[in-house]
Amino acid sequence: VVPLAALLQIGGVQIAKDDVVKENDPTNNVPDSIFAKLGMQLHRRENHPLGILKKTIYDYFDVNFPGKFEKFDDLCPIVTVKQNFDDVLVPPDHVSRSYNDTYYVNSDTVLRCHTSAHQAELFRNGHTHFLVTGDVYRRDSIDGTHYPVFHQMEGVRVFSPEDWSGSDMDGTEYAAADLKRSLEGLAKHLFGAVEMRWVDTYFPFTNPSYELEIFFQGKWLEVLGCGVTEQAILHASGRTDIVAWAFGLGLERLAMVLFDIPDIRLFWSSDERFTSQFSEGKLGVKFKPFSKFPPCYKDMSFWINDGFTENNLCEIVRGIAGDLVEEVTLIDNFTNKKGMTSHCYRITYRSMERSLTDDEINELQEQVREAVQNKLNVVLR
Ligand code: FA5
Ligand code: MG
Repeated sequence: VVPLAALLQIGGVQIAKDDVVKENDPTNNVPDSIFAKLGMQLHRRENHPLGILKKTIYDYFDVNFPGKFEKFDDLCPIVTVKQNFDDVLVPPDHVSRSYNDTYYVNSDTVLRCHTSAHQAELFRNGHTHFLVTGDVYRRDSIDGTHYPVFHQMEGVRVFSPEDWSGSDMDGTEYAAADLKRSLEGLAKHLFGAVEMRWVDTYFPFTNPSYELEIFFQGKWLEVLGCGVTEQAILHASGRTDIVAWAFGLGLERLAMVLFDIPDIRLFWSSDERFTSQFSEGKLGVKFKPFSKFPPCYKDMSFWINDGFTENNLCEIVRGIAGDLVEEVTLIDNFTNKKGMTSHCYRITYRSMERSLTDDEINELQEQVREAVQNKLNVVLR
């Protein structure tokens, strides 16, 4: 009998964990806690903030470009390394390809780390206006705005020479201007007035590339990346003479701002006090925290070794404490005369749903210390 969580249904296809992961395969770094998230598809729930946000963005494109944008929200998150990286020109030595940053099911298959993994195939199949929404997976640090599984929406629009020939711009300039206009329009549709700014950036798949930031909780929060698609991607997909823009936005980040959701873990809550607040399935609701429970801090110091990474530490902590861990922060870092480096991390434990007892936290922290020592080969101080 296959355990329930190991069987998932995506796009009408049933996938058993055993079909994709071999027992003790060293080329697989997907823990059970992450595998269990596959197929949950929070973005397809009508009464979930992510589902509501997806629909609100759909509305914007439907009103402004009637009948133009095709929507995909059920593409399988298990993709090839080629789809996730090669097809969008991510260089062979780029950090995002490392086992430290990406979940590999095996050496040629990953849990997509962005919805851009579907671009090339959709270009190849002739699509010209599309939105792709899906769950994406990344090994990452732990705090209130980062989670190893989150949701993105990719938007792509293709232009042909007749679109820009009447303007005084070339295809790239024309697409870049249209992109910024369209996304500013989207931000206005979602937020009304909000402080935002464009930041120049780099992506392997776009040039020029930009990030849009929104002012949230006193800080600038990056909500999306975008740019004009590299010609090489279009050419490899058999499309010539065209120009395209693309964006990839983080649904949680936008939803946190829109609904006043203070912590990214809440999206996964099945607590009725969370879920019931979105039962109308509409925008305009502000989340009312049921209560803010007290945090509990535990510090842990150890001598690191060469292979130590913060992502590996975070995965161990998350594997033991699950959503009871709110943040993992490096608070001290020094190297002694012998060249040994010590790190001190502060782990913040807090439940979104209840008060935690001292015994419970001490027990978790003890397990964390043991696992960190055994699995990361560090020396606790
Ligand atoms: C990308 O993933 C690009 N594929 C976006 C893109 C698409 C650029 C098309 C150009 C053209 P980035 O890694 O910056 O870019 O992620 C995009 C957004 O996802 C971020 O702006 C942020 O809103 C969100 N995001 C990134 N990491 C996390 C995380 N750990 N938790 C929650 N949201 C995240
Ligand atoms: Mg980014």
